[in-house]
Amino acid sequence: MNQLKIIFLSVLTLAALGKPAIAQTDGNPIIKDKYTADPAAMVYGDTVYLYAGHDEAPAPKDGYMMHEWLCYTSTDMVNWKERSIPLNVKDFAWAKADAWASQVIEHDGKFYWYAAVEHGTIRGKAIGVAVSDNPIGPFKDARGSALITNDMTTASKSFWDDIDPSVFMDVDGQAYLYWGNSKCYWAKLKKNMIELDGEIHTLELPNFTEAPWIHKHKDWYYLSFAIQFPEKIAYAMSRKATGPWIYKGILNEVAGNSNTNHQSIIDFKGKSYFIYHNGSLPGDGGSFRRSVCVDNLYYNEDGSIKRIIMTTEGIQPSKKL
Ligand code: FUB
Repeated sequence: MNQLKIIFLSVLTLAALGKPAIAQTDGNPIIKDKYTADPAAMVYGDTVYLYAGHDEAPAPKDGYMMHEWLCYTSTDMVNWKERSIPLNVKDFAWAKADAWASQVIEHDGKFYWYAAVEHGTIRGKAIGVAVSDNPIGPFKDARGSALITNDMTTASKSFWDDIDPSVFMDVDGQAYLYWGNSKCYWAKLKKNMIELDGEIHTLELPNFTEAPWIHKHKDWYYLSFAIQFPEKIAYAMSRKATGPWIYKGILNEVAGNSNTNHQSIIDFKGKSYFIYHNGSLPGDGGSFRRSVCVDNLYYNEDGSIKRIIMTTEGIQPSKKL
């Protein structure tokens, strides 16, 4: 019996005994009973909401099989509680497959979930928006149509360049959407959060592959993204969400056990975290059965970020401030 099966049976036993389904993790990966990918963390109140795709491809199948997104919550970054499945590809009636990378943001008491899927009638990947009054859902399609479709972006000839949305709310209340594969795109969002406001811009970033993630720390804006393939994570810095961006180099090395590494960066209770996936779950883990991990992220005095050290031990619980 492999480790995943043992952990899965333990979780079932605990559930049968009426204990809460809290995954007391022992280092990385933090979720051990399911394969999870493309983490996107949101800090809301004293809780971190971790949204992830669900890698469902049975071994030894190569290729993504992803139908739904998962949600976990934690108040210390170490103990994670699984919530009921808040969103499925089927919740977007116009989509046909592929619950790929996504991100959730709060605005005016509502939670907006930007998610990449395969469009049902317009060839290629697309980005939809779901909305809820509660960060753990249930979420419903906010538009009834895709926000971004492949025919809206022409800088890349790829049919999967419209993936990996990252959403950011600036201090002046202007929201931005970044996304892309092979090309990095960005656009402003209208106040309603479900329409673009103006044109789609293309960013030139060295060796850009995918997975843009925009965040702010102190006075700097950061754009991290996957480069090359197998992927490393690199980053750029700017004084504004709209750039210009200064390329700063590699942030995280190749994981080695997964072609992709998809990162999310947050500050929580006075510490900074790098949340990513690799293929390290013993048993059938790998590029199509990935697992979310968390390690510390440290800034230098000048705002640049120290190279991430991926660990199996993971992090210490964050404490109340
Ligand atoms: O999970 C499917 C795709 O793999 C994501 O969209 C990419 O970022 C990569 O992680």
